[in-house]
Amino acid sequence: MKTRAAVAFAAGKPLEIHDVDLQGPQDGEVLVELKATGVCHTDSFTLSGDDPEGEFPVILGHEGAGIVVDVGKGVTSLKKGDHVIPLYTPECRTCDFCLNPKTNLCQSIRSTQGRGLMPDGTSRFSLDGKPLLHYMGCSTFSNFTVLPEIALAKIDPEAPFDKVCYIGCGVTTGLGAVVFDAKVEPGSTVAVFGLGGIGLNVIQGARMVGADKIIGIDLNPDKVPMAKDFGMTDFLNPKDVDNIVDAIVDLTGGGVDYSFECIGNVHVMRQALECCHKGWGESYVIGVAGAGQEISTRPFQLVTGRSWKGSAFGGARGRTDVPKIVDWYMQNKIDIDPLITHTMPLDRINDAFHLMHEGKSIRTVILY
Ligand code: NAD
Ligand code: AHE
Ligand code: ZN
Repeated sequence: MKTRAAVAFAAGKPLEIHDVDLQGPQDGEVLVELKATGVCHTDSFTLSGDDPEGEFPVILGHEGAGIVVDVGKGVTSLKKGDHVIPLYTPECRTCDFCLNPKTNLCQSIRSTQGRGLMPDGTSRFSLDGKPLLHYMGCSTFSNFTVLPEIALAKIDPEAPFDKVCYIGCGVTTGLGAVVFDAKVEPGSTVAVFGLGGIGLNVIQGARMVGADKIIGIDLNPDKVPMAKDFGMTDFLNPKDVDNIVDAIVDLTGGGVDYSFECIGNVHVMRQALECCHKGWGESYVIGVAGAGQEISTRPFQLVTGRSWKGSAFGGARGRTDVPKIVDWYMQNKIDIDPLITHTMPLDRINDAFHLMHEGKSIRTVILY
């Protein structure tokens, strides 16, 4: 079949809209009609050429929601008409990783996914007879896409696609880092570096679990009103203080219990670690840093009881936890709507990237 898609032909080049060919679902695969997709900073990161796994030509996008239109042989958990969210972190429930309660990083299809291919080592997308790569196993910048059954979460059919698509990455990543990975306790102090699509969901998660002090840090003061609405109690702009680590330590009487880096800047990652409280503070890296970049600190920071950790997809097990997070939204336990600052059709997708780079959007959602 044909599907309208935004194709990234090369790093740093705008996406181009094409009617591309899409092969039907093979064994264990599912054809999905996307109804909406968010644009995450990670799409921009890969398009920039900084992603060591980034290869072209590719159909980007990993934050979608849609409807099952066809299933391949052997698919048992999904049927035509089911509403689904694609999962860039699948959940096979049988690999060593899925069986270990300490991680959500299902590895059953990770190697082919990282090369832009389906589990059988081929692509379902092509243009003029030449294959186009999948992205993060999802490729939601296409009206129709094919995914393995284990990479789809079945969700409440009443949930609005144009809002819950954001649970496919940003909402789950931010909330989950607090709830599933850090397990922040009520009364904690929390620092959130970067008040974008991820950081605001960390703030929302910290408020949800009853954190006392939630300190937001961003270079862009325009992010402050939304962050306050979502639970930020204090704001610091690194441009306004001599030393951001000292400012946080002073504000908290010794450092925070938890910090989250939601930018992808290795210098900020160091600040996020060093503003943690001696003896027990934990810092979580969420931001994705470019090829070749490394983090550093004095080992004494760790010797004296701070921990440096990371969080992918918020520690969520997609098929189990994503439907629950959709239910939290439907029950008004979490808020999503104000974070979706812009919506537009696929043919304006390059504008979504511009809005993000100019700091004017939190999330732009593409509507099919
Ligand atoms: P975003 O562009 O919406 O937000 C980034 C924010 O950081 C902006 O508000 C910007 O003003 C601020 N910022 C930039 N440089 C700063 C600095 N030096 N100091 C303070 N603030 C600064 O991006 P996003 O969609 O929220 O994504 C954030 C990061 O998280 C990206 O690196 C993205 O790739 C990553 N990410 C990781 C996961 C994961 O599973 N680990 C999931 C999704 C996104
Ligand atoms: N491909 C990059 C790393 C990209 C990365 O860290 N991705 C995050 C999700 S970002 C979503 O917006 C992640 O979950 N990674 C775990 C995984 O297995 O990819 C690189 O550095 O090679
Ligand atoms: Zn993302």
